[in-house]
Amino acid sequence: MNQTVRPPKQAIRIGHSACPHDCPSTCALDVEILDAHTIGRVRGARDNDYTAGVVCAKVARYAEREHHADRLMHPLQRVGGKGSREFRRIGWDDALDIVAEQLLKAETHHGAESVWPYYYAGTMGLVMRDGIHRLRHVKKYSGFHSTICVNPAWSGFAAGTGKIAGSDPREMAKSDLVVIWGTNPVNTQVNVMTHATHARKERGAKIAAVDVYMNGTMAQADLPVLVKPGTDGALACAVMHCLFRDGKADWAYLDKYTDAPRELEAHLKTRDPQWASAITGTPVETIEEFARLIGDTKRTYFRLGYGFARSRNGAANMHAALSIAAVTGAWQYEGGGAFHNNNDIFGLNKSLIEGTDAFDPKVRMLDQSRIGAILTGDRDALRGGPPVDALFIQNTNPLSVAPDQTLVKRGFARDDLFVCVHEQFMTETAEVADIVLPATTFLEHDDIYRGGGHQYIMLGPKLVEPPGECRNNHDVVAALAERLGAEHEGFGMSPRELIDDMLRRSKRGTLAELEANKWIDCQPPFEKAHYLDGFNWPDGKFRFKPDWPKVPFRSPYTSGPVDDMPVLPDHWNVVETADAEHPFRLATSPARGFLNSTFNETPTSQANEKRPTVMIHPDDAAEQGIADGDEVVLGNRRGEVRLHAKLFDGVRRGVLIAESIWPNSAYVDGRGINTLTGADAVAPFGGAAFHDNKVWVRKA
Ligand SMILES: Nc1nc2c(c(=O)[nH]1)N[C@H]1C(S)=C(S)[C@@H](COP(=O)(O)OP(=O)(O)OC[C@H]3O[C@@H](n4cnc5c(=O)[nH]c(N)nc54)[C@H](O)[C@@H]3O)O[C@H]1N2
Ligand SMILES: Nc1nc2c(c(=O)[nH]1)N[C@H]1C(S)=C(S)[C@@H](COP(=O)(O)OP(=O)(O)OC[C@H]3O[C@@H](n4cnc5c(=O)[nH]c(N)nc54)[C@H](O)[C@@H]3O)O[C@H]1N2
Ligand code: SF4
Ligand SMILES: [Mo]
Repeated sequence: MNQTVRPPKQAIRIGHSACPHDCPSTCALDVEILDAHTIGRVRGARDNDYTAGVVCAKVARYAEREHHADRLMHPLQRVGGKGSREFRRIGWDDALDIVAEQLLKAETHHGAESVWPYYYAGTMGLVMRDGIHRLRHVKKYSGFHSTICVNPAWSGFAAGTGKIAGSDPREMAKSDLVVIWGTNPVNTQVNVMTHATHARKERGAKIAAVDVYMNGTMAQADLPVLVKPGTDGALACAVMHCLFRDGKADWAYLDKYTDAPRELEAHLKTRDPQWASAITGTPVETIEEFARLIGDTKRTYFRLGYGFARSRNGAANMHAALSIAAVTGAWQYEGGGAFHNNNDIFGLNKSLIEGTDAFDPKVRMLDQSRIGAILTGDRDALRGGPPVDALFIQNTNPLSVAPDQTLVKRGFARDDLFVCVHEQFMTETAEVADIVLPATTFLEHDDIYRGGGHQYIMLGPKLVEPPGECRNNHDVVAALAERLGAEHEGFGMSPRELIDDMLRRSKRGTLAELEANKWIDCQPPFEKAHYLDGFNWPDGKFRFKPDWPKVPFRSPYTSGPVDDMPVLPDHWNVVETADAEHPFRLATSPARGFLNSTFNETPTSQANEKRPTVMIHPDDAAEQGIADGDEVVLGNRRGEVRLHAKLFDGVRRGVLIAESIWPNSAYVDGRGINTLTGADAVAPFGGAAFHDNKVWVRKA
């Protein structure tokens, strides 16, 4: 840490920004600026009514990350063998020349599609994250089918409503029952708890939560509903069964706003709490209590998360849980309805940022989550096209975060693969690169952000100078474009010009206006947000019977067993069911102190999280002869992982939880948790079933 001594309090300037990380909260930030190079504390903006003055602990101490001694400062070239971690410092011009030369070489050998620009959401800034598309469109490099995060969840939600939007997230504070389903906001999006606990304090609202372990959110809930991983469809069906059975279904609403309510009612006759209990492991009484609470509370707000959709049946589970709000008609009331993400409300035109005019639909799209299969030459994964011989990577750390890690590592070890990683830290992906380029943080460049879990567009201007020779993503993409002969208006524009252009094209004002106002509230009116003018289908009716392959979602193709998806909400048994050889089900739920693999370099997060562990029920542990703190091995056909056991009775028998994502190097033998997760595509539009793994466990 090179943080300087604090000047007296009154001298501290506050800069306004937005959290750039891949978190639905997208908090409005007030950043202490100590001098042109140094920040102090980071606080949640009080004058933003969603952030409401609260941020998570890891971002409050962002100075630890911003001023970390391990920040990359200069371009590096690998000098030792692949993975030797031996690099030498080189100049920017030399580095960019080498990258351009290697990308051109790949293009000459196997065509432009053998270059794969690979990115993700290390920054959610629209300029710095999405500008890489402009380069790939103009050069006709392989496309990026982004699947690792949202696909099952978003397609499940859109299957019912027809789009990704819902009740105003601030309405949670006006709810009488907040159902927090398959998200752990205490760890992953802290502001949900702000609004939910506000409702409890101010109006005596109840909080129910559905999860696979007694995490921080479940501990705060009035009614925690503990299920086995991948069984939420069964729980949702039983809840709806009870609602129909007990006369709690709103038939006036169902007749007006839904497609097949009578078929649904008949179909659910056999899906009673006894049936669900056998699948979910949840006691019948808990299911009945949950259904009663929902049936008796008009203003029920379903806050549906990502976690419960990270299973092979995840999209169907999301749709089933969402369907409950249509059965009770909760959508009609302020403080009621459902919400997952606001993606479809912003209507932003990113044409210059992304270079959409140069998009060619004939260019193949490669599945992000299948990077292991792609780099190791799987013909299906390559979609019949040429091998990938060059990767240009920004904002992501696939060696840690991608599923089927053994294959990913094997792919990156290829001697004939060129890899450039543009990063803030020497991540495990950067370690196996040929060229490593140092990147700015959000505090060191201009960008614009939009909420996932709320409805604001926010500005994040440059607040401090970049350290060393760090450059931002846009500048690096533009400098490469020049060397690659790629021409587009967007390369010559500054981030500020791109932001202004996007706002004007989108009829969202101008950069100057955004600077003056700090954020833009894009909340649609009540009628629209609650779909009282109809759901987003030609007949305006919520779909209990989705047409799965045709769900509106930006996907170039369908994936997985789409044709087997349930016609009506159901328990779809395509998960990795435990068997004699693999008696346990493992979920890799996010740890509080990390954000994916970000922050696992900061000392406080490391100290708080201690070491990679797996939570196991004490009775299961006893049966396996495992004591608290023992080193254990988890395994399945994809590989083995060594970590330490933590005995915990807040999971169902047969369920294991390994909070993630630790660096692979933190594990006893360097194999990270994603050694165990699969990259087989999830229906209907791909994705990774990170919480859906059958494994065995034994004492090491
Ligand atoms: N601290 C922290 N914050 C994060 C992240 C992080 O890694 N760490 N990641 C960020 C990113 S990229 C995203 S997309 C969001 C995701 O945030 P969330 O929507 O919260 O989704 P997940 O974090 O995947 O999982 C949430 C919860 O789902 C539970 N879960 C797993 N399987 C099941 C299941 O089958 N049924 C039910 N009911 N629950 C299940 C997990 O145990 C976990 O507690 O969080 C963001 N915020
Ligand atoms: N086992 C398991 N695996 C998971 C998950 C899980 O729940 N369990 N969650 C999955 C999910 S939801 C997601 S979204 C993925 C996320 O996976 P990733 O998108 O890879 O997220 P991070 O690991 O946080 O890596 C982001 C990287 O971007 C870098 N970065 C940040 N800002 C910038 C910038 O401005 N420029 C450049 N060049 N680099 C920048 C950061 O330093 C960081 O190393 O992981 C997935 N993997
Ligand atoms: S809660 Fe999420 S958006 Fe808010 S500061 Fe933390 S990581 Fe950023
Ligand atoms: Mo994510």
